[in-house]
Amino acid sequence: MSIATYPSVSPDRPMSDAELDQLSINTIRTLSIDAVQQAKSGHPGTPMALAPLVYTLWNRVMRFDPQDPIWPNRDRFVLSNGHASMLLWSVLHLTGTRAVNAEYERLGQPAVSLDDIRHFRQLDSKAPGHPEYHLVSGVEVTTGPLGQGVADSVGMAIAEAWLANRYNRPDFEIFDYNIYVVCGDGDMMEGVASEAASLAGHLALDNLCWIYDNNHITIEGSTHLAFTEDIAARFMGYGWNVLRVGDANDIDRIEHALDIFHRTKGRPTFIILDSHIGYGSPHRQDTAAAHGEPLGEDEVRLVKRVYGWPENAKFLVPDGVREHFAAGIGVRGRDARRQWTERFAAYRRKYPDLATEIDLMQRRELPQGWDKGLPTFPADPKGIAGREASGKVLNVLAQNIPWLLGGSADLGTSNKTTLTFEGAGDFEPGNRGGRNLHFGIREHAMAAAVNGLSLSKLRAFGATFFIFTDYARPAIRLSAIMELPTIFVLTHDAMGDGEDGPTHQPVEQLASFRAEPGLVVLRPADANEVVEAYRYIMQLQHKPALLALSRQPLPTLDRSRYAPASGLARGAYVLADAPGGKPEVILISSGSEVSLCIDAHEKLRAEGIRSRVVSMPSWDIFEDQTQAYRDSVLPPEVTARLAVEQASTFGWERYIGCSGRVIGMKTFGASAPLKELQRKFGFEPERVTEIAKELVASARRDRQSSEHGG
Ligand SMILES: Cc1ncc(C[n+]2csc(CCOP(=O)(O)OP(=O)(O)O)c2C)c(N)n1
Ligand SMILES: [Mg+2]
Repeated sequence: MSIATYPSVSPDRPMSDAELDQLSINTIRTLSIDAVQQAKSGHPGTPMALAPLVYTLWNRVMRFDPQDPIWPNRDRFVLSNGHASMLLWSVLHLTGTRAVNAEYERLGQPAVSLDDIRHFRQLDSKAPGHPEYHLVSGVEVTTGPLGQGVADSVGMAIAEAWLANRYNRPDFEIFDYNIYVVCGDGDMMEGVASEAASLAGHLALDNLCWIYDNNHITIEGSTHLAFTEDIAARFMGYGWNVLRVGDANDIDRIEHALDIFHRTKGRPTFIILDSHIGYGSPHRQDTAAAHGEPLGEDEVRLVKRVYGWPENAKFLVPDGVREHFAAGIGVRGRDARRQWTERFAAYRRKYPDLATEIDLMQRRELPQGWDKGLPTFPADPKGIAGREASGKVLNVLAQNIPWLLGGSADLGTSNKTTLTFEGAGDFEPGNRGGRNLHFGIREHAMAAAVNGLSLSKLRAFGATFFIFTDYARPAIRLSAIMELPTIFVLTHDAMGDGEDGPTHQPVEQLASFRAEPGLVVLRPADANEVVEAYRYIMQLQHKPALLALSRQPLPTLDRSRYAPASGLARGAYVLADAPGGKPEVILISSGSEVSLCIDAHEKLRAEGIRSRVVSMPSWDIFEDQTQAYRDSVLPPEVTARLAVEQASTFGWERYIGCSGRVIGMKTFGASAPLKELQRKFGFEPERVTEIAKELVASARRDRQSSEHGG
């Protein structure tokens, strides 16, 4: 196939379709080359190689209407090798994809303008370094950390299967879209891809197609350095249909392979696409240099010569290219969306309730009565474990919100996240309606898949032990970057599983997640705070939540004596106070240590010491309150402050100040029954009262000396 294809457009001889195909492909290539060159940063080689693939997918295959990039039944495109973002910016630009705002309103302006591409990787450009969901319309998922996109796509495929099962009716195919994923060697090497592919094969997700850019190149050089496995055998082992296209420039073969994908039932499809990174570059093709450096002005001219392109033209979109996309994806997408819209209108007449559900879901809203029947737990000194309360609440919510679903990484029985009500069921190849997902022991893929479900507008949760978030962290971080309302239910939040020892006792996890922007971390103190935590979380539309729950029973606090649990919605609240609201010392705490502070508070009171207990389930929510509220909870003049938390002490300085103290963890814990650990590490009322008294004494001394001094 020739690639010398910049024919001068002549009114006498209109270009053939084949010429227009090639012209469009080379436009993607040269836009990518020019943008990287202009930015002096980025990745030109992969867009040069994969332009034919992306062109074929978008202009010949995908059902996507550039006029409405959030149409619910659109095919999804995931660029898992996010460093090749110029592929996406080029194609979003050339298809004339329109922007949508955060209120889901369609705006007239382009999602990515030519000017954005000229400002690739610059501040405020809609062509940033990597695909960013939320920032650029038409981006289905944020990618960049290799492996995340492919793993997210499995959640997206689960979501489509679930949606089709719930909402399709005879003669009403409301959901029948596919998920197309482009990925590279890096994606295939990352462990999360293996977890995700294994799960997708097991679940027989035949709406999912990964196209693997087999170019034998990564940053350090040839894949022979570190990656020589038989990848076809690997994916066959996972139960995928494995296809190969031996020439990434052969768009008919690519289309044929995609056609086989469409006809493949009962398993996902993996297409190995042999390509040449930096295709057409005389000195860079097939080298690692094509991966991450601009080609350089001289090489750019040489490549353009090879492409038959005007050598000095920059950011050129030849006449006929936009029109060619308009006639391809533009017409196909518009017709598909029109037909769907008509179908959905008829569906709405016949199934108004189901249509309303779809409407609500698309806007991330909740159905009426979503919180009806939420329990109130009576005061009980023996109490109930955080995870138990969570299980009860989840089961109520999931019955009120039909599209709330999720599961655990094989710890459902411990996490108490299993949905047990009549008809909840398991999501399996033979039961696409199941509400319980079984992720297997694949925490990372689970968290990514939950993001994928969330991207598909389902309300999804994933669960494991708090400590194993270390195996899921990259995906949790991305949920915050993407502003997705995913829910992470994490039990065994401290030393509650004492005998399991240091490997199972979270220490730095709380502090590290509190440090993540946009992620709402909650550690409720008792069963009623668990209820309030879910009430808060369910109303989040653009933030993920991480719920840290106890394994062991926590006393259910007597709310007629102490403040109501609804205070949780402000992040921290005065749970128990000194007479007249004038404390000498403040005990600040979260989760299982709150009742410990209450015990200490009662002891201090008996000794005539005025203490206040602040339950602080969420730093993040508290930080969002007004200064006046925060000062009312933690009055600046009360400097005698003690924080008590079975976690790293890191960060508590911000609430206890210079003269405060913390009872927390400075080691990884130990293996022993919980009671002994509490004694060893000082989580006992006696220790709390002792330090509180020291703080009060030193504050009194300070006051006296300043009075004398003054
Ligand atoms: C988790 C993660 N590790 C490392 C990187 C840095 N990185 C970006 S691209 C790349 C090489 C990827 O190779 P490949 O997927 O083959 O892409 P190609 O160069 O072929 O386009 C690496 C290591 C990353 N983005 N994500
Ligand atoms: Mg590669």
